[in-house]
Amino acid sequence: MKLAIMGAMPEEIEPLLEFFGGYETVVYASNKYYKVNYKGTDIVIAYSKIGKVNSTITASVMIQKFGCEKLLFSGVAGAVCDTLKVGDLVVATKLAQHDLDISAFGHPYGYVPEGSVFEEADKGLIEIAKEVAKEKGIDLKDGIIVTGDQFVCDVERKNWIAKTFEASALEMEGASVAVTCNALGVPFFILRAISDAADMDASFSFDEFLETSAKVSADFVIRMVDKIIDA
Ligand code: 4EZ
Repeated sequence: MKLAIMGAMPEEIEPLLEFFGGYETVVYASNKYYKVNYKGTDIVIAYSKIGKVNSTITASVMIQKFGCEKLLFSGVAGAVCDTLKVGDLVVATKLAQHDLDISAFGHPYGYVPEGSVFEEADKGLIEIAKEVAKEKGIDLKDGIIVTGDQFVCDVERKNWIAKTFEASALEMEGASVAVTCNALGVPFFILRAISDAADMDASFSFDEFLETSAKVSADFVIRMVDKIIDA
């Protein structure tokens, strides 16, 4: 079995490269892919660069070029519910694109014909995450994560998104990775640690907590990899 682990920014995968070490770098489609072997399992690690298009390319390359059969995403997100604070971990049950809008034609937000508003994450991987959390005494929340090509730092926009999609957190890559993986039949898992509250202080909070929150998420994903490999 070959695993993919991706983030969007260098900071989101650095703790992974440090942990797994000794990687081979492959440049493809204007991006770098880091190949490692961990306990006999091939793992491809990459950061996509920010946004839906970049993350779609990277997920697609990891699956179609490198042959990855499961994909784990690790990164940070803005909280849009009161129960999530900086440093908290949230796993996506399902994901939607909050900036996809053909509502002028009477369609729901996030919907396009022949698509669906929500893309479901793999239940088996979520189950593994819950076991890891239980064993290690980590507080892992789950919820709907929504994605758009915008850094949300506005309470009105944030509240509209939270209400429209019943979302817990938002970011800029999860739903596009979800669409890609579901289209290609590859089980995926999206984990995020909170870096900000998508409000007027979001950019400052993001800058302050990007590294620490990214590490919280990456450390959890490493434990999941152990569990996936040992299973
Ligand atoms: C995108 N990522 C942010 C990238 C910001 C600055 C150079 C996660 C994220 C996020 N996305 C954390 N907080 C967010 C927010 N409030 N809105 C959107 O995945 C790059």
